[in-house]
Amino acid sequence: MNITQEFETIAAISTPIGCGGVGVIRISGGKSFEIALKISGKKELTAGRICHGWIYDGDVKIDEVIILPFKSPNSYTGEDVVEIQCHGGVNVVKNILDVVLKSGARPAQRGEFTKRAFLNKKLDLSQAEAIDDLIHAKTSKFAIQSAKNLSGVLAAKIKEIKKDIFETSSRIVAGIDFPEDVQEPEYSYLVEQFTKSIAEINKILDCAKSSDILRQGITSAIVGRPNVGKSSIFNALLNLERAIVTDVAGTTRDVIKENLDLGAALTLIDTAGIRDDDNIDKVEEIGIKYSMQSVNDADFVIFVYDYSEGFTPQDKEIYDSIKNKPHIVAANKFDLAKGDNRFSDFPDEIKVSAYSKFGIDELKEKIKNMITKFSPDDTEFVTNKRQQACLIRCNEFLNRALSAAQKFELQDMIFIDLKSALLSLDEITGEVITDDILNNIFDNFCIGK
Ligand SMILES: Nc1nc2c(ncn2[C@@H]2O[C@H](COP(=O)(O)OP(=O)(O)OP(=O)(O)O)[C@@H](O)[C@H]2O)c(=O)[nH]1
Ligand SMILES: [Mg+2]
Repeated sequence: MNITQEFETIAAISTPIGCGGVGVIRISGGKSFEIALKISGKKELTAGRICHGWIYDGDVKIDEVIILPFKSPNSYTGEDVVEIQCHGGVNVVKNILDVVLKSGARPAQRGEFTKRAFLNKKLDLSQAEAIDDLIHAKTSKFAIQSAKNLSGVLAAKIKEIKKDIFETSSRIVAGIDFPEDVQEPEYSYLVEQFTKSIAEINKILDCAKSSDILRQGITSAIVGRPNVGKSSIFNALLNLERAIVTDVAGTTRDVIKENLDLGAALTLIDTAGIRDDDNIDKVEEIGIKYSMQSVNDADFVIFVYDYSEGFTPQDKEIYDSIKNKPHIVAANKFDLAKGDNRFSDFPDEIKVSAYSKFGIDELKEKIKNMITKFSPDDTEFVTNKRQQACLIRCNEFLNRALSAAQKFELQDMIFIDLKSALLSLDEITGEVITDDILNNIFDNFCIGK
């Protein structure tokens, strides 16, 4: 492989800042080996051979480390790379990075290692974006889907579609350039080919909704009157004393969000109890406004009422305002109910007790079912907004080409649309991309990746 770009040597801490078993400092660029030799006092480093030693700042020993040298092009970035594994302490990694920077490297920017890997053709743009997805995946399911793209599933599909369009374009060009020797393709053939490519792209776009859900997850708001036990249920679902619980009506004043992984990422929101009361203060009033907003934004609602008190007219008022949204009804404080002879206000409500945890597992199951309704088990192709925009643009050009072919228009004109369609697909894998778009993509990465 030819390394086409020469860059300054960069370095960064590649592991999260915090205490851990191991911390990794990554160096990439032409001076990586020179720097590593200088700060370790080693005579030589052999690519692919792990080396044990110390890192020094002058005479001062900084840490005992393992050095992993990679020679271009066989590295993550495609350049010479040295990774230093040290003890995972906040200051240890920082001290080693400081020595590396003093010795000739400059701090890496966000995503700069992966950007170099892309520029050095170690991976295409869809694979680079998959790395970012993989790192930030909120659920194990999305991580697995992202790994598929990292292995090139989306890129391979795009390549396949491109090949078809390219072949048709070539036949059109041959017909235009050598009219005596080569017949221009039949219009029926063009219609067939374009219809096929459009369908292939639609197949990827059909997965867009599910990949968005897998990426961003689903949001659910817990709603009800004050004191019915919303925060208690919130805590019970999270298995965490996250929200403050008291017997004072109006305890929760703000929206509290937490993530819950029940297959797909669920953002669970605890809200201020809704009431229309002259005695409420300004803070609670704002809290109630936020509650309403959360209901609007949520994909589905968990409506809570106090079963021991029964379904009151105030409960009904709140229920009526959410009933048109997908929802689950949780009848809380079941432990306080005198027997279960009372007629259930909702036949499919779940009786729970946040206090004794009765029914919480059943509630979780119901939430899971709700999530399943929104998110499919699996999605063949994971795409992000940028990739979806490229696919939509490609289909617009293909649709124009299709309608031109159906009207037997000049094939020269059809060819222009096909060229644009191909360019849109090239943007997905990064064969054609502007610096602005590229910077925008890698700016979202973390430092050290
Ligand atoms: N016995 C019993 N008490 C409960 C149960 N759930 C909540 N409580 C009590 O009810 C009171 C109110 O609970 P919260 O969880 O703060 O209620 P909330 O709906 O969040 O109230 P606001 O934040 O004021 O809207 C507290 O004293 C809880 O201990 C339950 O299942 N059984
Ligand atoms: Mg509360």
